[in-house]
Amino acid sequence: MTKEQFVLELQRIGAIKFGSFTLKSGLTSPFYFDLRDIISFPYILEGIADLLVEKIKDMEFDVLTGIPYTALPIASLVASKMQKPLIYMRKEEKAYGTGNNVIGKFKKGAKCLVIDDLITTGASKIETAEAYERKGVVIKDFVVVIDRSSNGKEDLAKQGYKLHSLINLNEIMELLQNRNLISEEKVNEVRNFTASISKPKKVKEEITNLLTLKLISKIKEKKSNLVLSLDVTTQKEFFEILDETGSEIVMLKTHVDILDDYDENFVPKLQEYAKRQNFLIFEDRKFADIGNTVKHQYRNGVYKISDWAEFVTVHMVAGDGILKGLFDGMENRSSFVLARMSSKGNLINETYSRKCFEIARKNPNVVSGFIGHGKDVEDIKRFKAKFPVGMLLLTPGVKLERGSDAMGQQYITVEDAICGGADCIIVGRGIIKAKDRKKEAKIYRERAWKEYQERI
Ligand code: 5BU
Repeated sequence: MTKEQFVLELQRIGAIKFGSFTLKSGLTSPFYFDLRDIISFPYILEGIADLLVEKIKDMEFDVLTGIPYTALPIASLVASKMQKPLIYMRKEEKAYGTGNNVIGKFKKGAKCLVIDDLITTGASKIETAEAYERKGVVIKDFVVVIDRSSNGKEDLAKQGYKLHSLINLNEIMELLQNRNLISEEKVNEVRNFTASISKPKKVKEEITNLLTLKLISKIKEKKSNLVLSLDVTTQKEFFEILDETGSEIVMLKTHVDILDDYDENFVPKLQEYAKRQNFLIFEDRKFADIGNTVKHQYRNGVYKISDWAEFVTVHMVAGDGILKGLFDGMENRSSFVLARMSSKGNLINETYSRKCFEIARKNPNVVSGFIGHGKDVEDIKRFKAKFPVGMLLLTPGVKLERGSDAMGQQYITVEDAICGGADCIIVGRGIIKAKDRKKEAKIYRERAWKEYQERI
């Protein structure tokens, strides 16, 4: 198969599409390549494999891999044709908290050539390479079927990787245009799109969510990134701890339903403290039901959370209807979405986190950011890099030292969290179980603030 035949076949089976498509990055693209279905057309799969073999036959490598799912059957066929061993990494296990398992046999230090179907920005290639490198596999080269990126080759080169491709976007457009398979107008649209993303504009961080702005300004005013998680079961202890720590915190996080002696005096007293000690109120209710149910859970019942909590936490598992249920008709209320949890073995994966970002991006006036955690600074940085513009990261599972508890909670340090990108740390037992809670709260605030100053 020639490159020209290959492009025509892709066009024929609908693997090249023109229209309006939302990319992972949130950008709207006038074209889309989807090579997933080529496995149903053996002669196309075979043709691509032959073209790839031709491309890589003189390259030096010990093992081959394809990035699941689309590139895995392609790489498998190429490996078979070249009689090279194949390895791959389970896609699901790329999620935080589980560790990456490489399937197949390889020796530590093996040179691996990575095959993928497409390159758009290069970011996911770098993540893949890093994951393999952590397992002792050496990655230097990537081969993609289609290079649809603007600067992918350069971006990968900056990180020390070489990109090879069978064909790029311009060649595809030219080929289709020569055959009159695409209009002049479409060609221009595609050109304008690629030109616009190749010169990344500095996106102005325009935050419209008033509560996000309020939290940011209070962080600066109190020089505090500390959110205290006051998980105690009596009002006496609750307000005693608040007396000692309120001046150090920017926001107080409650689990109101764990109080044994909740009564109608609790909320007015809490509000009086919030005013006097100048902190915001955040009920970690973790709403997770359909819109109509959460609407009542938020407004009604014993606690009437919407009356007093400026922020609440939300699980997006039920879809964006939850935001309508919670916030339609509400003013001055916002949420943090659980995009990653700190507990060991939690079921959240990268795809889920990404979907949370997508929904949040569409609802900036009621989502202020995300609750998120990570195994180390780099992991949190990668996570934060995917946030919609202007959204904040609050990180729980924080103590002065790394560690864990007996029920799966995992702790990273104050510095790990803030250096990775947390705007606030959420600390519970690190402070409330301390001998001198006042002193401990001050240490947490100061350490977080120092790291935050260095980061920004
Ligand atoms: P700790 O005592 O610092 O472990 O308390 C952490 C608090 O943050 C506690 O109230 C949890 O319910 C909350 N939390 C968390 O620990 N991890 C998460 O992923 C989320 C919330 Br979401």
